[in-house]
Amino acid sequence: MAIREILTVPDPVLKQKSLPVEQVDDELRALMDDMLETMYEAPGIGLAAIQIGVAKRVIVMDLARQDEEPQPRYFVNPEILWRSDETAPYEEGCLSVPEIYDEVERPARVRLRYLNYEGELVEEDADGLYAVCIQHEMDHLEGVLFIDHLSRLKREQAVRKVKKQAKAA
Ligand code: K2U
Ligand code: ZN
Repeated sequence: MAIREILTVPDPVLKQKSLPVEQVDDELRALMDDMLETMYEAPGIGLAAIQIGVAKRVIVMDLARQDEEPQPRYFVNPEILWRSDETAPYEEGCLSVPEIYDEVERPARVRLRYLNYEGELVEEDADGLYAVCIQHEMDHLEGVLFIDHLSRLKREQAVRKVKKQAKAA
């Protein structure tokens, strides 16, 4: 396993649309292992492959609290089959937009279909933080960042702040 570099704005790779995976094989599982190790080290609770520069429709996640056993989740070619009309706000952040947090309104519940770590088809409902995180990560697969849901002024302020942080580092 390896810890990979997480790309940050304004890297244009983050705006790429990720491509479907042909086959869940050992090579893809090695990528998912690296993604999970990278996510834990960041630390974060979700990560999309494009954030480490790989334009494949792959997401990893672990919503377990610090006092709980890790509960890694793997999503290959995830699709949202249904979204609730009801929406809910959440103060989001992003490992690719460091130290920027702002409220985003998203559907409160979604129905998902995806392939798991073994390549098996899974359909399940998500609500709460699970619904927020999977929609945030699936935005990444379309080249969309959470700041793209904010006003133009807030988005430009966020990118300027991240650029300034990178220069000072
Ligand atoms: O995509 C990412 O950078 C991973 C995010 C996932 C996430 C964003 C917004 C809301 C929930 C999850 C990172 O884990 S950001 C760190 C974080 C951790 C807990 C709650 C919110 C943000
Ligand atoms: Zn993100």
